[in-house]
Amino acid sequence: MSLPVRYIIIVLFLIISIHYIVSFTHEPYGRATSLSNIKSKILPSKFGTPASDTLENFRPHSPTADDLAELAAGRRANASFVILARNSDLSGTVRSIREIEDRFNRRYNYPYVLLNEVPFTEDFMSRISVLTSAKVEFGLIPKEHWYQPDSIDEDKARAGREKMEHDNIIYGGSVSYRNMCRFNSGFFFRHPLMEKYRWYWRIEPDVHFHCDIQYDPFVYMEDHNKVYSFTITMYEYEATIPTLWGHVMDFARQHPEFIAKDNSLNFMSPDGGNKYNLCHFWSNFEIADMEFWRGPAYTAFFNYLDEQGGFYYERWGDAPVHSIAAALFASKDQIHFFDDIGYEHNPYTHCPKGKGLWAKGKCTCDPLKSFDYDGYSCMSKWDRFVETGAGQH
Ligand SMILES: Nc1nc2c(ncn2[C@@H]2O[C@H](COP(=O)(O)OP(=O)(O)O)[C@@H](O)[C@H]2O)c(=O)[nH]1
Ligand SMILES: [Mg+2]
Repeated sequence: MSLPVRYIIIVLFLIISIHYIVSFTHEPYGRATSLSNIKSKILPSKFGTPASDTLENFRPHSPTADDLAELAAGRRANASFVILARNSDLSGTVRSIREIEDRFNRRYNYPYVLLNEVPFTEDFMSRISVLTSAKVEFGLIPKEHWYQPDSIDEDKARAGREKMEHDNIIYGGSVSYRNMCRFNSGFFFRHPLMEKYRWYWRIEPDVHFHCDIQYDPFVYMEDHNKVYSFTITMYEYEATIPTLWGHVMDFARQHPEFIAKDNSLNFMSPDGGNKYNLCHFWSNFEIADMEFWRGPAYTAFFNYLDEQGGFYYERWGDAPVHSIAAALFASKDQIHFFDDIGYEHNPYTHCPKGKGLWAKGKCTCDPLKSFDYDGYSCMSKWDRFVETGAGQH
């Protein structure tokens, strides 16, 4: 054996001996360098590996002492996130939750409710549950809250869908989109998992939260007597709601007792209600009070609209339905524009510009590309309405 080889063998022998001596005398070192530990670090530890793994094993670390101190210091609202999603929306839902956790909820730990008209898969539930230390509940939507009711004349509904498809109206031919819009209009706040909460924050798959949110928007809403909030307001496609406004005005005439004194009708109409200017709040972002939706005015309003069948004969969206209700049954100072929440839902972004909000929020959006004063946005109408109270064309 040559001299260098002999030296290498002696050095290796020494290293191995020291490793064994330290392993026996220092337990943490022994655990960290054990073969099974090294193997578990190298091999992927996804579901389907050890049979005994539970969701708990995949949860991230609990909140830090700082996070807990912050939580203990502040008051919390009786609130939850709500996400309606299909199993196929998994990746986008993961991304949305990751962002709201990082920008807000890792400090506040509000629970999540995810809803679907078919059961969520094990894979869906496990990949969502690892993202947060907050409570996550997965709910099945009752059939009668989702599917087209028997009272709808299917021939008439089909004719409406075919016409819209022919006219290239987005989602014009889709029944499931209509189910979704009706569910979001009248049912999500009645789901058994949502009943225990008063406030909700609606989140969709694949949205972005661009800025740190350094206070609790739920508590803000509660403390300032708000019922509904938005980040983006825009025009609705008229072809999806040709008869909606007429029905709204019929309802308003039949129920003057529900119309708020200082309402926002003028934000949506230039002439006291004859004409609808199509402005609405974009409901894929909403922080709102479910007591408002559960109350007598909205309950009667939704039931009235539902009886007209326009969720299926036309393609009424939950955005105009919620917005019009907030405008009529709440007073204007109960509707809040969250300027400081940087929010994106393809293709539009609200990015805070003024008052140092963009820097304070460490925002990732481009303030020069904020949708607020885009030609398709209703923000300037909202500003003018808030300032002057005047009707808006
Ligand atoms: N469970 C379920 N969720 C749906 C269905 N259709 C839409 N959604 C959800 O409803 C929300 C709005 O749907 P989306 O496709 O984003 O519509 P858009 O934002 O108007 O283009 C999202 O949270 C979707 O995940 C459906 O058929 N089933
Ligand atoms: Mg969407």
